[in-house]
Amino acid sequence: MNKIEHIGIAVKDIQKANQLYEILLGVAAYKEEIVESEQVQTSFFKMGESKIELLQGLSTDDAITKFIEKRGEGIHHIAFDVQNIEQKMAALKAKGFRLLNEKPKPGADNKMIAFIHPKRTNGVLIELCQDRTTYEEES
Ligand code: CMX
Repeated sequence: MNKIEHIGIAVKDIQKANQLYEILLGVAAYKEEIVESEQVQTSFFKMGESKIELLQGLSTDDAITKFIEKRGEGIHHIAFDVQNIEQKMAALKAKGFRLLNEKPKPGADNKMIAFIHPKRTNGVLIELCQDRTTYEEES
């Protein structure tokens, strides 16, 4: 893993959360994006190398809505930047980690992403992500 790419926070009302995090972090969101395939609305904040993603569910059964129903608002995942997502997925699978998708899928902020089930990572949902541009160059 290269670094923590971002921390994802599940929120009920992303407009209100955007205002709050803008005050808290001292910067406005640099990007707001709907990820149709995940049925989530996202916004991204950047301070130096560190990024925070806010996520609100847009349906009744997307991952964020279900997470909030069960556990309330809060940290939803930690995302790690990786050099080659397919190689990393294969290596982690071989070591017994439970990957939630077979292939990388397009995520927010120009990334290809994959998830590891939280039950195998001490209760933390882990996201792997690779910049979509470098991913497409490689494949
Ligand atoms: N962090 C930690 N634990 C979590 C979790 C999370 N984000 N989401 C669910 N869990 C826990 C549940 O509380 C539950 O625990 P208990 O068994 O103790 O009650 C357990 O995991 C449920 O596991 P499950 O029944 O196998 O799965 P769910 O239907 O609850 O779905 C998960 C959970 C992680 C498999 C699913 O949300 C998923 O596939 N996530 C990946 C995709 C995703 O999160 N997309 C949204 C973000 C997209 C983006 O970043 O752009």
